[in-house]
Amino acid sequence: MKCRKCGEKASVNMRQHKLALCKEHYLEWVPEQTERFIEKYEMFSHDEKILVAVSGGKDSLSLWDILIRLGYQADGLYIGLGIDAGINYSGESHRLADEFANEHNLKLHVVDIEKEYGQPIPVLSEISRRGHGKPCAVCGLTKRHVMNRIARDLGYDVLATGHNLDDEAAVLFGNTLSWSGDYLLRQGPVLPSADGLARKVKPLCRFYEREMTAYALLRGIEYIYEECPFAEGSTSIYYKEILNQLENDRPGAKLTFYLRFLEARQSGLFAERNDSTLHLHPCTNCGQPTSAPGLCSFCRMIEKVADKESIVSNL
Ligand code: Q46
Ligand code: ZN
Ligand code: ZN
Repeated sequence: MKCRKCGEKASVNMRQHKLALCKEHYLEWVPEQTERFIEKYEMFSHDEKILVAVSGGKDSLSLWDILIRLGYQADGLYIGLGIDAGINYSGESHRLADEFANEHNLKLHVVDIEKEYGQPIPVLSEISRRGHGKPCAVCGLTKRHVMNRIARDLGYDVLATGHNLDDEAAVLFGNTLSWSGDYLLRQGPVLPSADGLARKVKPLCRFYEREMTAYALLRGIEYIYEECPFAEGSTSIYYKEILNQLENDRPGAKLTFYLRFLEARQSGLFAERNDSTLHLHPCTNCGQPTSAPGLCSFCRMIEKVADKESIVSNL
């Protein structure tokens, strides 16, 4: 297989795009495409300050790398979840995020959940009894809360995450199976800012996961190979496997599924259900918007944990 641009031996063959490229041209193609998506979906401009949520994995580190190569002002945010699970998952991912920032002379904000909220994610999850024995519900809630808080408090215009096409197609598949109108309405490359909430963007949403792996490897980015141990057996991994089977038989199916959805959404297919975002109230504790008056779900969770801990310590 030869590179379409220079005729040298190709390093990456993308059947779904009928495109093969050598290392040099692949490493040019990825940022060029990203810039196209940023412009097409009006994600942000070169004057805006971007906060990249960095997990230490290939997608978020590659995203940070690409944005910097494109000349954007992008700082990182690492959230220490306190997940060890026998492989020092959080410790190792923090080390890699730090290393990347130091190597490229970039600013990385670090929020350690245990230091800020008294307990690491698995313990917060256990005490609050949310999420049927898995910490993912509490983890997702906490990450969303912290990302918003840091973006708002430190004056970032936009929050960027490294979700790739495989992630987005899996979420879309799940929401479509249950026809979750509100979720479908809100799923897209850009979630506009609302009162107290930063704009959220996903510049890598049109890249296949394997394209991002190829980018990270060819760029020599050191990232954590292991997935979070709690991801094992999750529904989203199951959906990804199903979509991979489909993609195997019909190259491009995953991308078509996602892009046709975006077109349908654009044409107003889900517009009538747009009422859930209208009635937001600021949380009485943290000020972030919430659907019911009073405390937001995150503050309620923390309050519950604090109550239980004080009961235990008073015994
Ligand atoms: S939610 Fe669950 Fe992830 Fe949090 S506990 Fe791990 S798998 S990191 S995306
Ligand atoms: Zn080439
Ligand atoms: Zn709150």
